[in-house]
Amino acid sequence: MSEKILVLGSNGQIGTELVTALRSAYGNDNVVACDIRRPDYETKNAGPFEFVNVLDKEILKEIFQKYKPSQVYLLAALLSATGEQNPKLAWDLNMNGLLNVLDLALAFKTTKVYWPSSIAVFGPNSPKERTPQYCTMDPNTVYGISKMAGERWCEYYYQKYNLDVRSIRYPGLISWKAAPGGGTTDYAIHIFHEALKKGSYSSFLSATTELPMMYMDDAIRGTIELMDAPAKEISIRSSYNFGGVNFTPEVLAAEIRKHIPEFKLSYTENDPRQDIANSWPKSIDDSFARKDWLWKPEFDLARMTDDMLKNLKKS
Ligand code: AKB
Repeated sequence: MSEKILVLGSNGQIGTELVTALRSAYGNDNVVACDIRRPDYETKNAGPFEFVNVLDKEILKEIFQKYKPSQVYLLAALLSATGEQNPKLAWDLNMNGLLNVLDLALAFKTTKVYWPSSIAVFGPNSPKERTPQYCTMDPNTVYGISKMAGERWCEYYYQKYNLDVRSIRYPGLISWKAAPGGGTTDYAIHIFHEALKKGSYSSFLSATTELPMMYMDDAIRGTIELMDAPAKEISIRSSYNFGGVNFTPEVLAAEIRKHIPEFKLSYTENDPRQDIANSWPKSIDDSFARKDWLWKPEFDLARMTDDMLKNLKKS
């Protein structure tokens, strides 16, 4: 059967690269990019685009009616830092956007739905090192709370209605094509831009704040591998732990100095994102993903840094 794929929230950091990857796998016309904002990236003329607000169920229904998608990726969300500035909007978008999509996927017999969760589902009482798939989860951001609740809804729709929903708990994603979306891990992207532009950067997270991160190439490949895996291999219907590379601002700066020896890193104190970072894991145990759908990251810190700097220099 030929696939028809909707990507909701296609203009964001993940969507920009996911649309390109899906279009090369399934053909440009079969991947419909949807966002509330006009696309401003290289693929804007490459395939269909629709203006869609995932909170507008009527418009969303018309899009499902028009395309009868076999797969839907729902990426529209408010992330951890912006979510704290507008908690009610973050809850509304992250929760009702998901429920709208799950209901329409059922109504229009969509075969598979993808919805991203995050390491933000963990909180101060979760184990920090190699955080397991199943453990205490007490998220203290509205983003984390909405992702945790969303995971439960995904599993619920799978168990009650047999909807094939798949999900990954993304760590901080590092990429150069599109700007990051207002998260706590965004320093790890800004640092590359500023290193090249100014030779210095002031990090809003402290020198020793270690967080789980991943290069976007790995994240896109892993996402598509999860969606391509046979349903019988998917043992987790909430969301999979997903590991890449873990580092602190000072370790990342040392790696950047191998390319830009004069690079200087300083720190901004009392940023509210520090408290969020302190409540998150330092590293992730992703053994379920490795076992179920053979997940294996390819980018370590050195390869990621090299690729980021090369591409940002060119762009
Ligand atoms: C954020 O920092 O909010 C995101 C995330 C880890 O989900 N990058």
